[in-house]
Amino acid sequence: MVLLPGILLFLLPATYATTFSTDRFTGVLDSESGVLRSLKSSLDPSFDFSPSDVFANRSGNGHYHTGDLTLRYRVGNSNAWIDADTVTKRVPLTNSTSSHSILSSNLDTTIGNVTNDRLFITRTWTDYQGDLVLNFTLRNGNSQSIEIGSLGFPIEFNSIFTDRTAVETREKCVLVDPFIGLQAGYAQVTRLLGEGPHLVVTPLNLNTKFEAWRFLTEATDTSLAYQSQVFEGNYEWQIYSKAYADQEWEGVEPWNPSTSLVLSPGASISFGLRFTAVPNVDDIEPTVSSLGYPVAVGIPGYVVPKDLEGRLFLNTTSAVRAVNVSPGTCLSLTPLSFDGGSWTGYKILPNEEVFGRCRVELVYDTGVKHALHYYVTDTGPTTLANAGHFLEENQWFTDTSDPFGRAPSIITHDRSVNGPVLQDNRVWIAGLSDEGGAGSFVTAAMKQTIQPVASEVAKLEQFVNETVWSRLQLTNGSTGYGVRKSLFFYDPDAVPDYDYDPEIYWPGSWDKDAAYLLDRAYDYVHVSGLYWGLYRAGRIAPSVLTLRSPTWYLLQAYRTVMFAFGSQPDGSDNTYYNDLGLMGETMWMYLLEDLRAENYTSEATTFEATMRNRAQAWSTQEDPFGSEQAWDCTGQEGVYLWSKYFNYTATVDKTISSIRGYMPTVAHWGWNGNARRYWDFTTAGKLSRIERQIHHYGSTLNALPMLDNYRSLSDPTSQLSLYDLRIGYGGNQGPTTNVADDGFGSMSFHSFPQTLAWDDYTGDYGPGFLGQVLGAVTVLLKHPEFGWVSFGGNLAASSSNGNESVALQPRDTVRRRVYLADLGLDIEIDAGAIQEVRTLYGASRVEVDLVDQADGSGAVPATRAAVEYAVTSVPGARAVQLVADGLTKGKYGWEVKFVSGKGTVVFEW
Ligand SMILES: *[C@@H]1O[C@H](CO)[C@@H](O)[C@H](O)[C@H]1NC(C)=O
Ligand SMILES: *[C@@H]1O[C@H](CO)[C@@H](O)[C@H](O)[C@H]1NC(C)=O
Ligand SMILES: *[C@@H]1O[C@H](CO)[C@@H](O)[C@H](O)[C@H]1NC(C)=O
Ligand SMILES: *[C@@H]1O[C@H](CO)[C@@H](O)[C@H](O)[C@H]1NC(C)=O
Ligand SMILES: *[C@@H]1O[C@H](CO)[C@@H](O)[C@H](O)[C@H]1NC(C)=O
Ligand SMILES: *[C@@H]1O[C@H](CO)[C@@H](O)[C@H](O)[C@H]1NC(C)=O
Ligand SMILES: *[C@@H]1O[C@H](CO)[C@@H](O)[C@H](O)[C@H]1NC(C)=O
Ligand SMILES: CC(=O)N[C@H]1CO[C@H](CO)[C@@H](O)[C@@H]1O
Repeated sequence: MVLLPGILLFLLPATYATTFSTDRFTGVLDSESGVLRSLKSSLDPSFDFSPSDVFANRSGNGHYHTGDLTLRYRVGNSNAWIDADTVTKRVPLTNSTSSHSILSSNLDTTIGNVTNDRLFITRTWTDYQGDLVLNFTLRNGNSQSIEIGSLGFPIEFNSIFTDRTAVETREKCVLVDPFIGLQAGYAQVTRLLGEGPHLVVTPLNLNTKFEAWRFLTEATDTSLAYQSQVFEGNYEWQIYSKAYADQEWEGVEPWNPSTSLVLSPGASISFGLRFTAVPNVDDIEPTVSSLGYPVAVGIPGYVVPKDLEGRLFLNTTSAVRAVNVSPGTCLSLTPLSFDGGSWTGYKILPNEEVFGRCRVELVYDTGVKHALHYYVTDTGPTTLANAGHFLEENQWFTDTSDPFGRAPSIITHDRSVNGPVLQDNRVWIAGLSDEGGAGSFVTAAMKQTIQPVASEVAKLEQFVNETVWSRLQLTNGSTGYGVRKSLFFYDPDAVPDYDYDPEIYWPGSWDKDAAYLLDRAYDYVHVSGLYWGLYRAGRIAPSVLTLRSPTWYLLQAYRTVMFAFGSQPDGSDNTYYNDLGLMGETMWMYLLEDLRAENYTSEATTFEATMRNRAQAWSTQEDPFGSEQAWDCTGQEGVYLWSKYFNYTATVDKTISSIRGYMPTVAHWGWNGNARRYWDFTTAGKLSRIERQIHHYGSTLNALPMLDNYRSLSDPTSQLSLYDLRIGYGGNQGPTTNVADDGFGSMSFHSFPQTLAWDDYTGDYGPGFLGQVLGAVTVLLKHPEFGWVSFGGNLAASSSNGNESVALQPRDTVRRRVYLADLGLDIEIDAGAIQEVRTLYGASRVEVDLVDQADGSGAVPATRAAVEYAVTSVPGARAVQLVADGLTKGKYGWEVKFVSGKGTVVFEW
């Protein structure tokens, strides 16, 4: 084999490296290019934030690293932007070190175009107060002004999973997420383990604003599979972005207005980043504060339904000089008077006329601009009602001449053509299975558990009777209850008269045999969820079922699940992946409880034993979070669920920690609580590419464990507990934004700045919707600094004779669960809605007002509701008990009968 000159670079000895140490870091810079190769914090010197072990594999031209620079500029009156970067054509740099710097390099020779234009750039790595600082200075040596239309700092840390085992990935890798918040912006680098140390990257000075976050395409092939499932790729922190907004991003509303800088002849300016290690995820924000930047804490987050009064708290010693909101007055901010030390607070009210993105820019007296990114949605119940209506009206597919037997069904919708997706080379999307094709019927079924609507239920029953229980699912013999991987397939021989779209690239698509396999365990969640949804609809609104009884659906759900864990007469397993946590299986916990409630005792016992085996196995695994992918965040939901149920506490804790590693909280509706997802546009989206997804199903599904665990914490107002609540609540609310104002539910939002739009496919929104409704809750707590606050509700607190009372009105989508954290009281009902909860400390009493349907739901009103509750031991816990007077004990628990649409439940201590 001949070694090409470029490959020689891979063989550079380690001596071509500059090592450094500061009070808090040790690290390595590449001496030739001056980029960061290794960065270790003194908090854990064995852990490297950088992918130093594969640096040699990607050290050549075209690979981005931390320390690189990209820019676009133009000179004088020229219109054309000129590109320059330190990456395309690397040359060894002349450099110097001094007592003030670790490494200082003149970039002129490596940055192409700039020298001719007399734009001079230096880069200095410095030890600054024990932290690492990256500092660039640009000097205009030209006689004309130079406009900088883009300036970007590539950020590379070890998000390279390629060729690593699951355990290595978990131990060694990190994820980077941005807060695109101008001068108060920062990036966080969190370990997949969820345990620290983690890293925060903050602006070095006021010049360094965080305007945009741009994905860096790498043209050069490497063995590391850049921009793939195992290596998402790197992004850059952009200080200016006008040159992109004018060209590649034209027509897109950016997160922040795009700006440029005009550098006069002779002028120079510096920009830079500071790298600071933090011990735990909940230290990220306090660290950003202590470095002098304002930090925002939105409650419940940055998604505001129209009937919710939100809260915004700012930790800052500077005064807010101006608040600019756009578009229009999409939100109003009213200062709160409260005594919260370094905190100031605002009441947030959405404008009734607005829907969608809403940007808030705070300008401080220091000159710092702080951009927050909100999203205004419809009220929760209206969002669910709209989603149900859209599915019924626009996704009901009735062409019974379809040779694949897909009619009637609730089928995937393509927004761009306002029609069904009947052909796609990812056949499942058009084939009613896999997440990408089952998603829409999962949404439709889960919606009926909250708001049963007779016409919607009728279509689902018809879908079951004519399409599912005959074709999507087999009905008898040893394969009875087996679920096909797709009803659609690419097999011209099998359907000779069918017109496959010649524009679609078909090679590799499943043929009939492949599509008809029954072996993907994930698909059993969707079909069991369909049945369970119909069971619940019939249980709470008996009139809506016309074809079958509720318990018929319940048993169908049960048998569908059991098939996934069963085997054939020859001993072969029915499915793959059933040993992993499966998306949406939290619904199975309800199914188990419902089997018991309906007196299917032996079925419940079998079911429980099956789940116990899985939990037991997970408890022995170092990394029990597997999936079909090399790394994933889909297993945690199921692993948490059954580990908690069967008391595998260490696995529970490990799972919660793991979720903290990939679910950030930042003042942006898109990233707040947004569990890392980046490849499912390729399996279920219309615009198929590897790209950080905004509010894919990971958000709500990972919120399930976070919110459930929160309700069992004995210290619900500690910094870490509140952190967990914030990521959980952000994750639960996130996928309400996927539902457009007409009810179309998109699979996820494209975060690349050239797109910033919802995907046109409904795709795999279903599991996201499932997590949304199963996780929906309103939480009340007394915050150590902010006083009484609610995640998801409106509250009024008052005090008389030293006795407090708090009235809470849930504003979440479902309104059937309330957690009163100071009492440790978790209340849930199975029908109707909670209208108000009054906690009366003087009377030692909690009064819960129920209504037979939430405002705006349009559903069949409930006639009764069963109440369940649990009490966690928290500081100041009281022996809270349900007052059973006036209630009846039914098979689902204590039941309230609605009289004139209303009912009340009382707790006392
Ligand atoms: C990195 O390069 C080395 C040397 O060429 C090679 O042995 C190794 O397999 C590469 N690593 C990966 C992950 O491709
Ligand atoms: C110089 O700028 C031009 C125009 O933007 C670009 O095509 C070219 O790649 C740049 N060259 C280098 C070495 O960056
Ligand atoms: C960054 O570089 C500029 C120009 O040399 C200098 O004035 C500034 O102090 C540096 N900042 C830090 C934190 O080193
Ligand atoms: C608030 O900011 C101060 C610094 O001004 C910091 O010490 C403190 O930890 C911050 N609190 C939180 C909860 O972030
Ligand atoms: C289900 O549909 C079939 C036609 O496919 C019909 O004959 C049958 O009566 C339906 N079952 C019920 C319970 O309505
Ligand atoms: C539950 O089923 C058992 C037998 O399977 C029966 O003895 C019992 O009466 C049933 N209970 C109810 C409440 O239906
Ligand atoms: C788990 O522990 C709790 C509390 O100790 C107990 O009530 C429950 O029965 C246990 N669950 C199982 C499945 O063992
Ligand atoms: C290209 C070049 O001169 N690189 C030098 C940079 O400085 C280090 C010492 O810090 C030398 O080892 C490199 O050779």
